[in-house]
Amino acid sequence: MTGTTSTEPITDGDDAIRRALLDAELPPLLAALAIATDDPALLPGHLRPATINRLVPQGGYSAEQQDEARSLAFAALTAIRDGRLRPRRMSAGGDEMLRTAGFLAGTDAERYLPLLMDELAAPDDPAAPRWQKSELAPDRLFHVVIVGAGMSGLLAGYRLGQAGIPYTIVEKNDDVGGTWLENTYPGCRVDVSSHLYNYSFFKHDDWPHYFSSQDVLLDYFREFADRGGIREHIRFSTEVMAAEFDDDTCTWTVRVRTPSGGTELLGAQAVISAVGQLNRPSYPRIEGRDDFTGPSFHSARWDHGIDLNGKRVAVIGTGASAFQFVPEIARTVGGMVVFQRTAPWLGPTPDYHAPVSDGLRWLFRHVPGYAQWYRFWLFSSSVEGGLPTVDVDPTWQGGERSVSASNDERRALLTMYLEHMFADRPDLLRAAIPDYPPGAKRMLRDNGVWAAALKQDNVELVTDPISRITERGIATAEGEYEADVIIYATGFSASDFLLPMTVTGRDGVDLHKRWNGDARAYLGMTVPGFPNLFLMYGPNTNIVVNGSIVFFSECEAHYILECLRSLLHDGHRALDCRDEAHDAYNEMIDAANRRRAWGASAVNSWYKNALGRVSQNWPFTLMEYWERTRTPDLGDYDPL
Ligand code: N01
Repeated sequence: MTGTTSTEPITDGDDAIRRALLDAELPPLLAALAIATDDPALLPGHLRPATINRLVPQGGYSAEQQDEARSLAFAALTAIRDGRLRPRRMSAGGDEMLRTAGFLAGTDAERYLPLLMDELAAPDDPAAPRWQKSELAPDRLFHVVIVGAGMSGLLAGYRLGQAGIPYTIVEKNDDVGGTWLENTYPGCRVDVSSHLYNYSFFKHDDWPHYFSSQDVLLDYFREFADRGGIREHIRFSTEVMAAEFDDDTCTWTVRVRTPSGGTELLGAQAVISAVGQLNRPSYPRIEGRDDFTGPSFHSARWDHGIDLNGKRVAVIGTGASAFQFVPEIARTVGGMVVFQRTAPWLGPTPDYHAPVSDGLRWLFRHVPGYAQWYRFWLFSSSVEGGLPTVDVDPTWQGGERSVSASNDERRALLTMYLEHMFADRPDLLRAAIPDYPPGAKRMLRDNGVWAAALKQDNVELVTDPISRITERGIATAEGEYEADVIIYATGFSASDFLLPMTVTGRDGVDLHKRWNGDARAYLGMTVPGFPNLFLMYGPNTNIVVNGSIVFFSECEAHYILECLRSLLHDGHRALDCRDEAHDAYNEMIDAANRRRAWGASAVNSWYKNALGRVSQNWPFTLMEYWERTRTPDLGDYDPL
């Protein structure tokens, strides 16, 4: 199962090919053509990209280098079209692939190559389990319950299916998709490149936009559930209330509320929680919230039944969600007041709403392997992403402005962008410049629509603190802002992992009591005293400036499957994470998070829990998570 389109024969004229090449991302195109035509001359040393930083176009090629790259590509494409060259189908592996990957990712990227080669294997699936339960433990009863049919839960189900392990996914909604099902607010889309935000082994090369919209992603996950044979394993409109471990039998009993409101118990040898971090809307604790007499709703529970046309709308919050829907509804509402507590940093992204250019789509359709090399190119730049710019320099005296010289440089560039955007509105500019270091909160992708919306005559940005919600609207110390509708764009209870489920482990210990508001896990996945309970997108697995969260889920699914393989192979009933492994790991994570902008800054963010500890974020590179999740170290676990 790949979902990938095969390439089409080239029948276009020279001009059409030249036009397409104007839209090409050149370094990965040369890589794809060099492999397809078996011609290393397409990768001359002087066209080795100077950088993989995506902020630098075309890997840093000069105008002359770009011309040369286009000429080389044109010659190869016309040779293929005219039958002088027969393109080879790409297959992952081999020295040639490694050399080509090294050409793109750089010679010092050797450590990354095994990971990158996995990425390049797409649409092949090197991470698929190469074993079957029927070979390891044919007669053993082993059933897994997965909680949630979003991106991670579907993946876990698919992997279990590949290994022949029976599973049931329990999903509280009536469809798959998780966050992409629940968030339907106008303008909802992903902020990671479309060509990265998908499973490495199941992808569509032909994404309509550089950043996919919610409906496209929901369709993608629906298609995956159907084509992956996962849907028939899902119990929809069914909610997990509790899970309890039995010390004697080493099994879990999962209590669910059925669609009819009844209770049912499901037995499981292992439980995988795939409920995500961003699925429980957080409503602000503001006095008078119940007093408001008009309609109100949270952005993640958008009430499409309420017609906002011509209405006075109050929006609380200026995070990623508000940032996307405010420009959409600003055009049609009668008036809008946006209440901002903390200004977001804006990352300039001109193509944020843009359709993928015709030329690039043409190249994906006609150049064998180009889609894979393009993804590889995006992926290599995201392994570290912006991590170096959020690294705290302990000698740097930046206060709340910046955490290092390079962070300060970033700050200066981002401030220049804001100055440009709000040049004609000094009042808005003052409010728009954040007073915390870049990277301490999620940066929002911007192509100018935010500033344009705030500048509209019918829109007002209020930075005075909200004092209370009234019957008629929202009050600050300066006065009352009347509204017909209030929209809470106030984010999610991200650090309340696994709530409201009750999870009881060994010796009757309650998971939430153990955590006491400070959720921790080993590798984000396992918790001592809760054998065979695995968390996906658990504590400290969120990424801020590098990569796509789908990558993390793939690593987690791989690790969990490897744990199950060892259980089935070794004949143990369960694996219980050892305290020492868990504690040492968490100390390391905490120390590293303190050295990142989001841990060093005092700014408020959903990355921190109520105790102020960063409980959400992974502080290292993608490579480090990939390495740590290849093969479980069984010394980290007590077998039961
Ligand atoms: O939530 P948020 P979100 N009074 O927590 C404000 C992902 N996501 O739904 O910053 C006044 O970021 C709060 O203020 P402050 C993405 O990972 C991705 O927007 O805490 N204001 C903030 O402005 C993202 O980071 C996409 O001071 C109050 C806002 O509400 C994550 O989800 C799209 C308040 C909450 O912002 C969460 O984003 C959407 C109060 N009492 C979401 N309480 C994309 O892919 C809260 N606020 C693009």
